[in-house]
Amino acid sequence: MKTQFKLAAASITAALLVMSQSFAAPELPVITQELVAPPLMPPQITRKTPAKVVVNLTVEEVEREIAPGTKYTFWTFGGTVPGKMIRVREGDTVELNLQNLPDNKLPHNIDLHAVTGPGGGAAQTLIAPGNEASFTFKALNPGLYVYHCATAPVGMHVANGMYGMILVEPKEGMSKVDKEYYVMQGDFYTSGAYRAPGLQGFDQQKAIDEKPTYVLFNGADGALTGANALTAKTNEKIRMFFGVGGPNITSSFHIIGAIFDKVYFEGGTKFQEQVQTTMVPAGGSAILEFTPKVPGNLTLVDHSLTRAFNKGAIGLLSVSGPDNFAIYGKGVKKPLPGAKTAAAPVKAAPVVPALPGEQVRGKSVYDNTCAVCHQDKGQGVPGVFPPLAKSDFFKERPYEMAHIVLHGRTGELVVNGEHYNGVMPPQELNDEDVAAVINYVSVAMNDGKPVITPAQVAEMRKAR
Ligand code: HEC
Ligand SMILES: [Cu+2]
Repeated sequence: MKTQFKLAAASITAALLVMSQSFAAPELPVITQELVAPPLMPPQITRKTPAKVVVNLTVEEVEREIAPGTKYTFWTFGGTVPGKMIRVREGDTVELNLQNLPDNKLPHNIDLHAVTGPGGGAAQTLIAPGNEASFTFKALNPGLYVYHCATAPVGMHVANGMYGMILVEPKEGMSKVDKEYYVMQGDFYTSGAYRAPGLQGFDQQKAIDEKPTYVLFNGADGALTGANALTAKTNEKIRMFFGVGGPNITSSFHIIGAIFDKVYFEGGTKFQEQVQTTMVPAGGSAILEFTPKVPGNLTLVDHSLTRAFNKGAIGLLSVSGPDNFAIYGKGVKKPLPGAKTAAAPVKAAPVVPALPGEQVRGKSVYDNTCAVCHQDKGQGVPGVFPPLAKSDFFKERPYEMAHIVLHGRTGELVVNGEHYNGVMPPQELNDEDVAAVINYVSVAMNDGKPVITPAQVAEMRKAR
């Protein structure tokens, strides 16, 4: 008898359970996701219970500058590269509404790495322009996850900027910090060379060969430099959500002048401490925490350095606050006994100054290529490297100076009455860069006008 009763009771309980699951599921509060443009983040989550988070994401095909004076047609989530950050809590139910705007030309969809299930939502969200797709999933796993378009050819959709991230905060929440930033690296394949002006097409062969023209933070050369630099104060705790959209290139992510206190490597829940450089794969992420202690510019780079200095993978975090010479000393420089006296000490120049168009490019070429010898302000080193600033030699025939940059120069030469006899090696620069740097030296250093066009440089190159 007793066992029979027990069995009956058990089956009633089971039936009740089934009922409560199918009929009486607790109603989740509905929250609409706030979407903000990178490098900003939606606010930290303070909820202690699950919610249904509604994300209204648009797909927008937009023409915009990839570099000063260079345009590209980006395909985006929410109008930005990377796409807008989604921020939910472990256990939340996410309703994703994807709109493919009517003016777009192609079908698109979304595959979120935070989804448990084949395709990550790709099939449910594949739509032609002028349609909306809705798809619901449960965010089971905490972590920082990449999302991207998964419409064929997938590599091309990703290469055009179709990626972003979704942060699934752990149930117990994340520690408080002073500032949060969102940065993603991506590789771009344009038909023209790096910084070639005008509207550039997508180069499929470069993409297949994995030879990017640009490697960029947040979708543009200069997205995080000059007036767009990230900012912080000394002793503020910074959390950076860093991801790589790809499609192809792994990042050796490093911030010059900072050591990461913590790196939640691979965007997961475990962290490593005291890290200089963290490797982030294409379609992967990391959460970085650090505290700048002294003022100045910290430089974000892919430490595969030609990407940083020749393909754009560079950004700045401008730190303000009082000096602390006990942590970061000033240093002393003096000539060796018997050495030719050098001019003013070499100072690092800002990476991208607030100058218009070709001058920006010219300064950038100058800083990266010419300043090592001719010094940061073109003052030269007496008897060794002739000055470019206020150079009578330059001013006499500024146009012809492009020839020196293209082919190099050796032999005796007099600048402002001082004799030089050194070797200037030919510089490996494209026509646009040669024109830009000559015009920069002319305008910024010799009170002159722009004197040469890329086409004229091309002629000069051929004439030889
Ligand atoms: C490796 C060192 C080095 C680099 C890099 C270099 N130069 Fe020079 N440059 C020299 C030397 C040395 C001379 C003098 C050559 C001689 O004595 O014939 C010179 C001469 C010149 C002159 C003519 C003299 C004058 O002062 O007006 C110009 C113009 C010039 N360089 C421009 C540039 C530009 C622009 C760049 C960058 C694109 C550049 N150089 C990069 C070493 C360098
Ligand atoms: Cu797409």
